Amino acid sequence: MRRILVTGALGQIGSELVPALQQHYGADRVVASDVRIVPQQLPAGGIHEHLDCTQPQQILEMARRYEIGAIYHLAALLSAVAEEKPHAAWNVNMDGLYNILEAARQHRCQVFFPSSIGAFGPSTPPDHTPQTAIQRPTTIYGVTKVAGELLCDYYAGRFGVDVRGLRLPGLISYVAPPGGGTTDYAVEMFLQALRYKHYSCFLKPDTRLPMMYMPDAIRATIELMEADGGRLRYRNAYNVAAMSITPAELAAEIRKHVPSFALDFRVDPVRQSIAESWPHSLDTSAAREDWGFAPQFDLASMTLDMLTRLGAKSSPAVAE
Ligand code: NAD
Ligand code: AKB
Repeated sequence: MRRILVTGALGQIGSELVPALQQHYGADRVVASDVRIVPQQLPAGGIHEHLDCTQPQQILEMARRYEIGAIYHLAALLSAVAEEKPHAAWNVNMDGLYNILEAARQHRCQVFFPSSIGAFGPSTPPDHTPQTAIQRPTTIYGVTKVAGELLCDYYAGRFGVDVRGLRLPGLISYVAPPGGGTTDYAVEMFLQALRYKHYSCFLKPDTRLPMMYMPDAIRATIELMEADGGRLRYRNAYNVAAMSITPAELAAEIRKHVPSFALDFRVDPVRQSIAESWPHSLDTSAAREDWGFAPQFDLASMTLDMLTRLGAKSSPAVAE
């Protein structure tokens, strides 16, 4: 009954993964850590620690003190921020992962590594991208994700570390804001549609990318980590996604519920070129076959749930 360590726990995924792990395994078994200070408004209960994943001694001390048996390593700089700060991105994304894998090797921990559609590049077949495809990304974020997948495979093969990963698409969620990625437009569009009935999108209207709703990502993460290891053909990392959408299609779906919502475009060339180097859609058959990946939300059901949850958050009247 060793404990679970989550790094980068205050981010978009961690804000929902930590409560899900607490519910699944018990609040006293989850150590939520981040380099940021825990905000005061966070619900009481659970274990929160300061941890910088670029500092190996901090990770080893945490692994010893809490008898850690599994690490969900979420700490990273996302694609747009990484492109602004490539050196910091290498330091956090690569050195941080290496430090986590070393701690896992020494303490015999299981590891979860979130890779990304960013691990693919412009030479990858963009439609229904196969599980095994050419990976020559042109962003520093993508370079760290491909190298991360390979490093995880190396630690699994060479040292027997049970490390598993997902190639996540853009994640849409309402609990915590996204941390500076290219797919953030989708969450921003929901927030601004409800607040101002208007959004200026930083990607072109027809930019097609794979996406998934956060509850499906959280379920997939826990399912993969609990799956029979003998059935996993790929480990690092499985393609997962639930929809393939453009800003124009998302806006049209939102407009079904917010008819006056207006969309215009102020294209950011950096994020547009990142998006254009990524797949449009993923082949997720390996995840479905090996460990039963089965997302529940499509564009319509995700949009309805997002608007309901965000509406309830911003206006108590809607929640009643
Ligand atoms: P996020 O940016 O919202 O959160 C990352 C967290 O890491 C932040 O709370 C930040 O404070 C923390 N962090 C940064 N540097 C750190 C350090 N040195 N030590 C410890 N913590 C540090 O990111 P997210 O969206 O929650 O993503 C989590 C992981 O999932 C990342 O590896 C990301 O690449 C991957 N991923 C996310 C998405 C997505 O759409 N959200 C898609 C694909 C992959
Ligand atoms: C980003 O846009 O950087 C992330 C991702 C898809 O990895 N959301």
